[in-house]
Amino acid sequence: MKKELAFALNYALNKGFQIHPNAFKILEDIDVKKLEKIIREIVREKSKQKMFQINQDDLETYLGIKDDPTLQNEIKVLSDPTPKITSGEGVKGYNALFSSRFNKLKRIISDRPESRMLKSIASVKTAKSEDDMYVCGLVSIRSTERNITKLVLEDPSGTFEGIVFDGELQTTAGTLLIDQFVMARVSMGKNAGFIIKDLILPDIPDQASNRSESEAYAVFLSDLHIGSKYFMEEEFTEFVDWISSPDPVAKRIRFVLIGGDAVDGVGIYPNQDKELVCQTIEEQLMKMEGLLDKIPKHVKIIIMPGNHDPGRRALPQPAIPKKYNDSLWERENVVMVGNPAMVSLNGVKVLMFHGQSIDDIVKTTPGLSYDNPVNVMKHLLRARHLSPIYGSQTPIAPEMEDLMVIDDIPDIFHVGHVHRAQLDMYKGVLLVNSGSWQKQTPFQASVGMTPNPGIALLVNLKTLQVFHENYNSNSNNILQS
Ligand code: D5M
Ligand code: ZN
Ligand code: FE
Repeated sequence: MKKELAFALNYALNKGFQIHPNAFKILEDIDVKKLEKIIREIVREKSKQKMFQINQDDLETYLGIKDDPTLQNEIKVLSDPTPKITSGEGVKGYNALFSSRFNKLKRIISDRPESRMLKSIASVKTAKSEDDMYVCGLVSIRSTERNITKLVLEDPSGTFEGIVFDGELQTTAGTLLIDQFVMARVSMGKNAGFIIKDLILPDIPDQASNRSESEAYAVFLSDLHIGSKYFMEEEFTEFVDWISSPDPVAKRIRFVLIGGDAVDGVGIYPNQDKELVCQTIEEQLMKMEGLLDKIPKHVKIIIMPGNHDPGRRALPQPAIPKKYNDSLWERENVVMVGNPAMVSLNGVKVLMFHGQSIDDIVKTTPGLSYDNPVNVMKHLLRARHLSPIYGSQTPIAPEMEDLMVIDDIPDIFHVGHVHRAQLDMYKGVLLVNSGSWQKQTPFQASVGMTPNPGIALLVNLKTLQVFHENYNSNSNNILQS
């Protein structure tokens, strides 16, 4: 026992007081410099009342950390792909998916004034107009040669090919993702080809975000990789213990969000078994349940799958199937959702997406990298789509409806996958990449990926102010924002 604590306890005992074991636990966590003053004041107060036991309630009242019953923990699942997954088959399925994508994004862009002048690709190709015209479509080809960028767009009426000459516009064109939706202002060139004069993305308008009435906090986590040798079990346990500690911030936590890669999975990459400490999904999920069990029951836990979790690999992913862990599903404070999902936390809308598409995007887009996932997140919001590129590393299922379109604009956009905790704002939307709780793996080291694991990000849902708790002793483990 620390000498300051022993001194404070002796002081109370000598005045004829008893200390309840729960109160003792709180005292152990208090800054030693404040201990003496706290005990003296409580002893004085309770002596007046002729009550000679110091209990948990006395300390919580004194420290202002009493559980606040006015803090709400209302969760609504606003959208979840799990019940909607109705994969089509083969070519027919993909046609339905792309036509849904086009129609949804055309509706989104129709809020813009230019869209009143939108024409179908077929009609623009036959028009003999000298004026500028507007077309829209999904990008099918983007190529640059000798300072000229060629773009090919497709809409249901046909294929449009245009050339970008302007330098600045070429930079914009260079960041377009294959299969992303875009609107273009075009005109007929001298020798019958089309010139692209402007490129307009669906984007989001500036937001006045929704706020929670009470100062409830949400914790943003992802990429725990439970079951992996590299899962930081000790640090994560310490963090979970902190959630139920008397710390005033911890006391206000009402939500914990897990944005995918909750477990490491089985058979996800070659020879994975050699890097696992739990060899089955069931074992991994059981371990997760044990760890999450320490979180107080008034805290709602939302669990979304990532590319390591069971269910299916292709996007959108259904919630982790119940058959792997019944009791996790049945817990009153646990909500299982698919990837992506939109949830409302006391009215604050959070779009959760694991972030698989980031891999394809950083590979093909100049200026974007794994080190700055928030920039990729801005790109996704501008495209109003979570995973545009089809046919690369990120598998996309042939759904009849494109559930990866960002229909509804969130207040907070929560992504993980790249194992780098980072924060930013974009047009009033708080961007959170929730990092990871897995140390750098040999694979990540071999490709030069430097994660910053062990940082928990917390958001005050009334103010959207962000806090962080760092459980990694590595001084390079900085949080960038
Ligand atoms: O992925 C964690 C990070 O590591 C994520 O940014 C992708 C990257 N990663 C993982 N596997 C690969 C392969 N095979 N190629 C390229 N990049 C990869 P996680 O989802 O946790 O495995
Ligand atoms: Zn991961
Ligand atoms: Fe991942």
